[in-house]
Amino acid sequence: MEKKMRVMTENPRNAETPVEFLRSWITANPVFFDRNQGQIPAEPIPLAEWELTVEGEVERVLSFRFAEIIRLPKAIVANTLECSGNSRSLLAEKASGNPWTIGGVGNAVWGGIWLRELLDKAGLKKTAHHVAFEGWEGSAKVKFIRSIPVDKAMSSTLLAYEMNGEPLPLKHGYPLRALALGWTGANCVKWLTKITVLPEPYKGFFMDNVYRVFPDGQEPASGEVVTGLKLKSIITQPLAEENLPSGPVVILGSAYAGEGRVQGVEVSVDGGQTWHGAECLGPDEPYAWRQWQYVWQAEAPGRYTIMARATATDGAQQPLTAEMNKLGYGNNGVREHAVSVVIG
Ligand SMILES: Nc1nc2c(c(=O)[nH]1)N[C@H]1C(S)=C(S)[C@@H](COP(=O)(O)O)O[C@H]1N2
Ligand SMILES: [Mo]
Repeated sequence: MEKKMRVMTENPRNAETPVEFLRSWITANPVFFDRNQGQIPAEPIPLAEWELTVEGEVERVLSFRFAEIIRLPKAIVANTLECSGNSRSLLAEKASGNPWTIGGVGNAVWGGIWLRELLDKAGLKKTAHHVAFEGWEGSAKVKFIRSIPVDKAMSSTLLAYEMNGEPLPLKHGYPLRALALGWTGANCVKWLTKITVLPEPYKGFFMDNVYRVFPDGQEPASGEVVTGLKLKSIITQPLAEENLPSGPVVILGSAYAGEGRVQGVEVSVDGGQTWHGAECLGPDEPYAWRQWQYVWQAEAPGRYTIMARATATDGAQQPLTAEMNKLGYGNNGVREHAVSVVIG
C-alpha cells in the first residue's frame, strides 16, 4: 500500500493519499496522508519513558504517564483531517509549498481523551487564553509549536492515542497527538509531550510566518491563523481524464465542512450550467466528511466537464473559485473534471 502514496518529498515525508483510497468513509491508516515539517521519530518511544506535562497559566503543573492517560474516560470521535495546503496545486495562480492535489485529506475514527480532562485537573487560571502544543522534534532548529484558543481546547479538542481502532501509527504521532476537531492539520501536533497554557497566542515561526492567510505583498502576521476546514466537495470517481463507456456513470465524492455540517452536494455534468442533487451515503457524524453519489446517464459520446459543489446547513455554499492567498491555503474551489464518454 505504501508504494501507492503520491510522495512529494521523502525527507521530510510529505505524501498524499491516492484518489482511489478516498472513496470510503474511513481512510485506512497505511494510506492516510503524511505531512511533516521535520523528521518522524525513527523508533517509537518506549511508553515507560513517555511523559506529557501540562504547565503555564494553570493552578497545578502536572505530568501524566501513558498508563494514566489511558485510564481516563475514553472518547471515540470521527474527524476529517486536512492539510491547510491541500489542493494548492489546483489553484489558478502558483503558490509555494507542497503541490497537493486533493489527497491531503482523510477521515478516521480517533480514540483518546478530551483535552479538557487534563486542563480541568490542572485548573485554568483567569489568564489562560491559548493552549500551546509541543511534540518530539528530533534535530529540528525551529520547533513545530502551535497554540489554539482556550475555548477550542476546552470544547472540542481530542488527544488521540488510537486511529481507526489501532494504536496511533508512528508517523501520525505515536503515542499521542492533538486533534482540534474540524480544524486543519497544522493545529494537530503529533508526538505530543508538552502542553503550555498561555495568556496569548504562542509566538513563533509556525504561528506567525506560515499557516496564515494573507495576500501576496503583505506581511504574514497581518493574516488570520488557519483554523476550521472550509466547506468543500471532491470528486473521487471517475478520475479526471477518464474514458467512460456510455451508460450509467456512478460519480462518487466526499464533502466536508470542518466544524459545520454538510447539507448536500450538487453535481453538474455540463460545466456548471445545470446542477443535480447528489445522494448522501453512509455515516453522518460531526467533524467527519460525508460520502455522496450521483448516477449520471451518459449518452452521447464526447467531452464533458463534471463538477461538484457542497452546501452547508448554515446556508453557505462552496465557492466556484477560492480566494487566492500567498501560501495557497484553504483551496476549496470547485474543481472541473474533464472526462470523455465513448461508445460503450
Ligand atoms: N510535531 C509535528 N506535528 C505536526 C506536524 C509536524 O510537522 N510536526 N505537521 C502538521 C500538519 S501541517 C499537518 S497537515 C498534520 C498532518 O498529520 P498526518 O501526517 O498525521 O496526516 O500534522 C500536523 N502536526
Ligand atoms: Mo498541514
